[in-house]
Amino acid sequence: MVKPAAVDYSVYLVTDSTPAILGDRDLCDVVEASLRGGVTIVQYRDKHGERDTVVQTARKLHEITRRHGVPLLINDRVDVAVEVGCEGVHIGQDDIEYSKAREMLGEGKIIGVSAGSIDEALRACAAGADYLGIGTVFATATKKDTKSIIGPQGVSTILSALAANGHGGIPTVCIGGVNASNTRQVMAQSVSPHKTLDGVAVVSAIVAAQDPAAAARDLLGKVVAAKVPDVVQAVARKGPLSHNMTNLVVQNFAANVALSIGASPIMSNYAEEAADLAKLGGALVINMGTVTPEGLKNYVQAFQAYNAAGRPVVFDPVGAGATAVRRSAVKTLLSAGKFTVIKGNEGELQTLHGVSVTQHGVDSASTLTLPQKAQLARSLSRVHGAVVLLTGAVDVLSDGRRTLRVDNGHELLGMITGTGCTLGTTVSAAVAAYPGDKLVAAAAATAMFGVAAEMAAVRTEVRGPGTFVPAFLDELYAIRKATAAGDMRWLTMVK
Ligand code: 3NM
Ligand code: MG
Repeated sequence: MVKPAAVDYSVYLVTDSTPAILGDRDLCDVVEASLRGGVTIVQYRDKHGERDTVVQTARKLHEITRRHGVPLLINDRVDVAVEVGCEGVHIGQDDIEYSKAREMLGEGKIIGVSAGSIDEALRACAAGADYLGIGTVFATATKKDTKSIIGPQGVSTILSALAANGHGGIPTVCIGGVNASNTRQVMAQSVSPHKTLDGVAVVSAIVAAQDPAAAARDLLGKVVAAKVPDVVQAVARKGPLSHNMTNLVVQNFAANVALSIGASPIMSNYAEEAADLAKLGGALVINMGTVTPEGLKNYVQAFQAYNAAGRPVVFDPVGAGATAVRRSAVKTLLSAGKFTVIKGNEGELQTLHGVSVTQHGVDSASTLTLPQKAQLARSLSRVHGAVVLLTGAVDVLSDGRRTLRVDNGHELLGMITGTGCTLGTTVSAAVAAYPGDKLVAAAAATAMFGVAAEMAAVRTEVRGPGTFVPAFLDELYAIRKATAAGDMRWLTMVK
């Protein structure tokens, strides 16, 4: 059976064309803006519009969503989806039968189903639904005929039942009265022990927003923040190998960071080992902090071994623009294979992107505005097909389509050596353990790292860089332990 390629349900926009919500704006403009902000899937919902007009609008929307690489579903009107050739439909409990919709659409298209109770959810799964829209979470003025308000607790109960009945793998979003101010709460409170929501579906939070792009960006940030514990737990549970080909300065510190988060470090710069190590389910970090001709050959060989094994590789182009040797090493590496994550400061990433910058040593300095950083990360990501993590006072991440910022961290991180490098180690463990969404994995690693620094900095025994290092390791460890015990208080610090 042909199933749709991996779909990202993080920020699911459901449209509404009524004047009360859309106002006098053009729906296509609103959808386009929301996609720029990071909406990951769109459902065109117009239950009563004239068929010809609906088909025409659906075609326009499909042109827009395709340009953004995002699926378009049609609410209820399966014939419209068939005519337009979009990626699928969403059907409610009072709409067309699932089997009839599948017959009309064929395999390979997405069919989502609304569920407001355990019974509805289990029946939809048994029928073959590709995802569930669970709700109504909160009372909403958008939909007049909502049946029951189930709250985050009701969502949690349904998720538990899905997991208990062998449907733990089905993607789920919740819907109804969800907006930026309650998304983190809804995501956190909906969690059942064995299943979490994949995202939130919203109408008015985006369609009625003054700035739909900003609203989508805000929601995406909140959904990703809510997924940080999943990543922390995945690393702790799987204990992935983090193979570091790193510089002499940070080997010990990087290994200790890896151990603190529950990963399994190996520091090996000898590439002959890489093919065997790549089979162990971990990830490779190539950190060219102390690059040599011999070292570079080893990097390339190990890089290609990990590529061949289909395992992630994190690139840390330390001091990329500082010397001719490093600029050349960067070129060699970028053309030798495919990186999963490229992590660097502004100067390093500008160098990778062909901007000529003068770097004084390997330390960071910043001149770009936040939108310029976002542009650099997005553009570099598209060129290399990698998640890009641009580090700085605010960290910016992009997978070419979604762009996020992480505001965690502390200035003491900049006063000890190797924190950038060990962030690379942390990210490698995260992408190895949480392969389904590498942007979320990298963002979560970055956030956890920054929160640990903030928690360490305020400890009474920490008086400066020297006492900060052990406290930082302790806090990374404390976050892992607290998360495993279900104590998520640290999560409120994720910004
Ligand atoms: N379906 P808003 S609630 C389209 O419960 C829809 O199945 C619902 O709008 C359900 O995000 C809803 O503006 C409307 O609250 C959600
Ligand atoms: Mg519905």
